[in-house]
Amino acid sequence: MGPKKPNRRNFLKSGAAAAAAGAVKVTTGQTPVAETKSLKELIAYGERSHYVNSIREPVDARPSPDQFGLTFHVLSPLQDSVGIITPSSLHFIGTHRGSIVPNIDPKQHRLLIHGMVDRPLEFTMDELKRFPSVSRVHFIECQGNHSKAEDKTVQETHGLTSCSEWTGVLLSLLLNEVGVQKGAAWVVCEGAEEVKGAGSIRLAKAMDDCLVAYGQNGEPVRPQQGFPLRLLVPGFEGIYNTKWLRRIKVVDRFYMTYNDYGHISKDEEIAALTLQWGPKSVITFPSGGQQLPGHGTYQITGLAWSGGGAVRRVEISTDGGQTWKDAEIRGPVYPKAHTRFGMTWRWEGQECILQSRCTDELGQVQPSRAELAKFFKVPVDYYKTHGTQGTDNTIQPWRVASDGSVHNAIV
Ligand SMILES: Nc1nc2c(c(=O)[nH]1)N[C@H]1C(S)=C(S)[C@@H](COP(=O)(O)O)O[C@H]1N2
Ligand SMILES: [Mo]
Repeated sequence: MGPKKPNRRNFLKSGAAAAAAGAVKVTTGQTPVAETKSLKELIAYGERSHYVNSIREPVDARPSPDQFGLTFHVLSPLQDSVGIITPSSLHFIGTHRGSIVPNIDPKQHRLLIHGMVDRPLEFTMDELKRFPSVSRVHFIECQGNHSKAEDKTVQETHGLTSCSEWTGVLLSLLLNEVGVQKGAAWVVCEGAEEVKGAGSIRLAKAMDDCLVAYGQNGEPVRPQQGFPLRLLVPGFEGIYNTKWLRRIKVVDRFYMTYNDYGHISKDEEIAALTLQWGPKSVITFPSGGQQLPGHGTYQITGLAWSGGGAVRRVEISTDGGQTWKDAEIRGPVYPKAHTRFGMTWRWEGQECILQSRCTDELGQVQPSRAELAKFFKVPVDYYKTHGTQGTDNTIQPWRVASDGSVHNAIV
């Protein structure tokens, strides 16, 4: 990002000030960006149109954990999303230590794999690229992605998930290279930042579909996403996707790490529901804070995903859950990836509640909050004062008022 790039607020302010002075002219020529950048810069790395101003927002409820006043978690603007890939600049951010991103020289970076292995090895980035690569589209979602009644927009209710094409080497390939010894059962994966964010995953998952990724959406992984190297643990909670990956230790049992501490519930029933994401979906249009200009035909659209595999079906209800209709899948369907769905809808101007419901390839069906309450044997209004147990994959209702305004309908 160039230092001259106007942030949205300034842009709006100066736009308003200019309008007040009657100075705004519709121009078809050069953009303000063009005026502040050399032709060489403009050609070197493309920028989005200055008419497009979709931005990430920090999570208000999770202020900085340290004295630096840095942002802890940052929400992706899902309301503006199209297709299934999150632009890298808008990928959500989940960090334990605020927005400090370690400054890692990829030439100096090493990945050490050791512990219960025959040949401990240290890989440079160039060496990793000498292994066959794979490119896979996967979502990442933070366990903190809980929808609450006070959240207004889909960015606030669901913005801690994003989806990218990740390129790298299968972890199983690297583990076979070092030779995993008998009795090994877990791997501990550690990041390079000062607190060494780490996570423990079972060897079976590590050998299944985990990826040591150096590429994101066709270019190197972004610094906020773990440059130059991150772990991808498809379908699992975000926290296991270790960024700035520098060390993998093969061990015989679960080890408590900085990340695992305080994160894994002591209640076994809840713990069983945190780890792999269940089937989940959300309508991104029309969604909270948006406004329908009048009655007529619209495209309801949204995203569905599941940690259990591919999305098999998405249903939409426009009558508060009394009846459901199959939505169309409008894009590619990859396992453990965001999947775009849609439906042509005629709004006659009446108040209504819109909801989407995902079924995945395992046959798991996304639950409503009432169903979750029943499962956990708590009263339905329990969630007025408590977050949902485990990872929240409950159905998100949006209320369209008769004036066309759209609101979070969680009660
Ligand atoms: N090294 C390291 N890895 C990390 C984290 C971290 O703080 N340090 N945050 C984790 C959390 S809580 C989440 S939700 C995901 C978020 O990935 P993203 O920032 O690329 O969206 O990264 C995980 N990996
Ligand atoms: Mo997270």
